[in-house]
Amino acid sequence: MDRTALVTGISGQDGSYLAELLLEKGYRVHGLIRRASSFNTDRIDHLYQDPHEEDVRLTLHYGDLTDGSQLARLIRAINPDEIYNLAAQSHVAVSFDQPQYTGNVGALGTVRLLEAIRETGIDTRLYQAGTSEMFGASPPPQHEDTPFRPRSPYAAAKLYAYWVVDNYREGYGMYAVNGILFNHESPRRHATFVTRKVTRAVARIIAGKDEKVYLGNLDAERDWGHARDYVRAMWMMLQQDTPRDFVIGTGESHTIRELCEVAFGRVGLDWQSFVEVDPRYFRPVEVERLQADPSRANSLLGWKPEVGFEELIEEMVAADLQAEGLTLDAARAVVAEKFTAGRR
Ligand code: NDP
Ligand code: GDR
Repeated sequence: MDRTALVTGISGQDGSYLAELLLEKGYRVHGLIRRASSFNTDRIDHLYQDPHEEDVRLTLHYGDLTDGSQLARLIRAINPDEIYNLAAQSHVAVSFDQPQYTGNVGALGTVRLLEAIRETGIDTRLYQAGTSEMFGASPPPQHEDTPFRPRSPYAAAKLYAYWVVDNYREGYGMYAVNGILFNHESPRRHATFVTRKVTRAVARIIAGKDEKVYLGNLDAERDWGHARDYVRAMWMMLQQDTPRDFVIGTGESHTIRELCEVAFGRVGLDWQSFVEVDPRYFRPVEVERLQADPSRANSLLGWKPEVGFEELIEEMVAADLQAEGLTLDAARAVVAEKFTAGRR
């Protein structure tokens, strides 16, 4: 039997990988996209189907998590078996500049979606995109029972969403779960997040477009995995008999410094010559150390990441080099010619 899923945030990094996974599994996928004055569907263009084709598997709908009545109409019309709520203003630093909007989408948007499900009375399963940022100042390793100590408007909004999902599960018997996902990246990551900012800088420096990259706190530690592995965990969470929240991460953490070392090192460059600290990228309060304890997901879901930290960064460097028309060998040749000691 055909299964149907609705994905909010389908045009984002995770939405694109999740749409691929669900289509591969034979789902009909409906995605919510925002109307914008320019195209914002680059990450899913390869999946697009003309609505005039027969047996269309992917359908996009305009909508916004700030518009609750639209959500209810859509849910009634689609009657999805599964809903993945990935839409959010997802940038932590930006949430300090736009705290109300971040809360409107991340926190209230989630309760709008829950209310739409409740009012329409459909039988569905909801995945809510929770985050390791909710642990904030709690020391690692963080697991499902670690106290939440959020340190940004983004994290506070996600924590509100976490608790309403928990309330609706308990109060109304909904199948609704929180994934508490640690950082996950890919070549599709937006270039304002630190991994992609660094891997893109490597490629642009070699291509002669930039000379340096300016970063903020180099001491922060993150548990980075590959987005493709993490969307698999989202799907697995909705296939369980009992709805339950799960922490998803690799269990390994690295500093921003180490990230720079691996990314620049891949092409034979010493990162210290190209990275400068600019205090404008410091946050009013920072989450210093995140490292998952994913034991519950390992044992109950049987989930394990397939891609480790170095492989992830290498894939991202390769993709950014490719975007500049360079192979890894060509990049190393440029480094040998232009960036050898004494010639810079
Ligand atoms: P992205 O920022 O890449 O994608 C966010 C998506 O949300 C985009 O499709 C965006 O649309 C959409 N969106 C933003 N605001 C609205 C709105 N008001 N109404 C409808 N859609 C909106 O995030 P990721 O894919 O990286 O993350 C997916 C989710 O998982 C997010 O909720 C994020 O907070 C959470 N998360 C992410 C982690 C990570 O490391 N990537 C870790 C833990 C949680 P548009 O393309 O138009 O901007
Ligand atoms: P994060 O990711 O805040 O963890 O949120 P980000 O890549 O933005 O920052 C990670 C760490 O790197 C430090 N940092 C910088 N960050 C950015 N963006 N730009 C810089 O120049 C820079 N220099 C240092 C940050 O201070 C921070 O410590 C991501 C998002 O995807 C969230 O939506 C998600 O919930 C969490 O991951 C888990």
